[in-house]
Amino acid sequence: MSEIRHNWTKEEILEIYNKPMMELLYDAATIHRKQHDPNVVQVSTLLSIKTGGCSEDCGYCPQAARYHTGVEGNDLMTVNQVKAQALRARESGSSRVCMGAAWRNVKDGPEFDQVLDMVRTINKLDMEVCCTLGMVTENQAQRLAEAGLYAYNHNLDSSEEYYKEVISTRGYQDRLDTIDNVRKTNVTVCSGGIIGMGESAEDRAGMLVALSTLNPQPESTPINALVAVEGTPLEDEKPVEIWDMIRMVATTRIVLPETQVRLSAGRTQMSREGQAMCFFAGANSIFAGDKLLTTPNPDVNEDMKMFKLLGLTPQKPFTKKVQPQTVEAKDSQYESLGEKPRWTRPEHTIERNEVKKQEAKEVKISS
Ligand code: SAM
Ligand code: DTB
Ligand code: SF4
Repeated sequence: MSEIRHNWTKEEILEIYNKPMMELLYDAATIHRKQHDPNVVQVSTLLSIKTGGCSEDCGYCPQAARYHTGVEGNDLMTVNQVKAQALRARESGSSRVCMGAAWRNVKDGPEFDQVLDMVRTINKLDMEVCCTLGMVTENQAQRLAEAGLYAYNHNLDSSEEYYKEVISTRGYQDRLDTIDNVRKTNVTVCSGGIIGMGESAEDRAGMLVALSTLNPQPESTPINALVAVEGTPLEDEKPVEIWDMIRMVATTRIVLPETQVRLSAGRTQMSREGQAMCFFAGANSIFAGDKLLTTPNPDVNEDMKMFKLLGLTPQKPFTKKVQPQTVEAKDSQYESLGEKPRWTRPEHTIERNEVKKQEAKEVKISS
């Protein structure tokens, strides 16, 4: 077993990230093989259960209400709609459904109760259920756990320093607090980030310091390449070089040896050969389905052809951890507390976010 370290320094991680490519690949693949079956890749399907209209100003996100991105806001999906989509995902080889909501945080009430029902329903289909609903309190995380949630996704997204250049409406500590709240339950933690937002290699290393310091480390870590969406403050960022993606995946594998490292947003820009290098470097999970939340993703059939070509097999559900038990709503031990979130809000503005917000207002007035 490789040693799990929670004391990586930024300098050590940068040194790994900048190693000659062949050495980096060899080191990462060696660790990967010790901890995981290199021919098994977990397949997760994303489902946007509540799209658009979000109050946050995340500079990368097409769902932030303040930017003009053409994303139509939708109401929360029904439990039946979600069940139908989950069944389709299971048929096409997914072992996990990840439900995303364009919320700043979870609010106690009928909509959250409906999400809890979705969690119960998918867990009963014997699939791993993941949610990404923004910030949660400990009580809300406990209620999700009781419903049968397998994982909660909450990304750190970048280094603490660069986070301030991307989002002004919440702070890094808010993200860490939610991860802490999830950790107090039986739900596994899924946390990673985005590359290609204009951050430096030091920032990428800084994010990995923050993730590796978590104890226990996250059970899964998505590595997203920015999808630069028109109308967002990051619309002009250049596409991530495949070599950067490979380096990031390999470095993540080395500092988070047991974690499932997920190739997330940005796969439409990656060749099969590029993705194969990422799998060799330690990626062992993907988001499948022709859509991520609002942007395109490779066709499922193409992904399955790639799996066949590379001799990869989709991971079975509950391979890493037993299936959680679902407690019915009527038997719940936790009451809804009607909590008002108390999250920090740093008093700063980000120039490029303000510019895009202003431009969106002008589009609205002129149309
Ligand atoms: N609202 C919740 C939150 O912010 O935690 C959940 C949904 S949010 C869309 C989930 C994650 O998607 C973000 O943390 C970010 O890592 C990723 N994401 C969003 N827009 C992206 C983009 N344009 N390119 C790459 N990743 C993106
Ligand atoms: C994650 O790290 N990436 C996924 C999932 N977790 C929720 C979301 C990617 C979103 C990409 C932009 C979009 O489709 O809106
Ligand atoms: Fe809202 Fe999440 Fe998008 Fe930020 S990333 S704007 S919190 S949906």
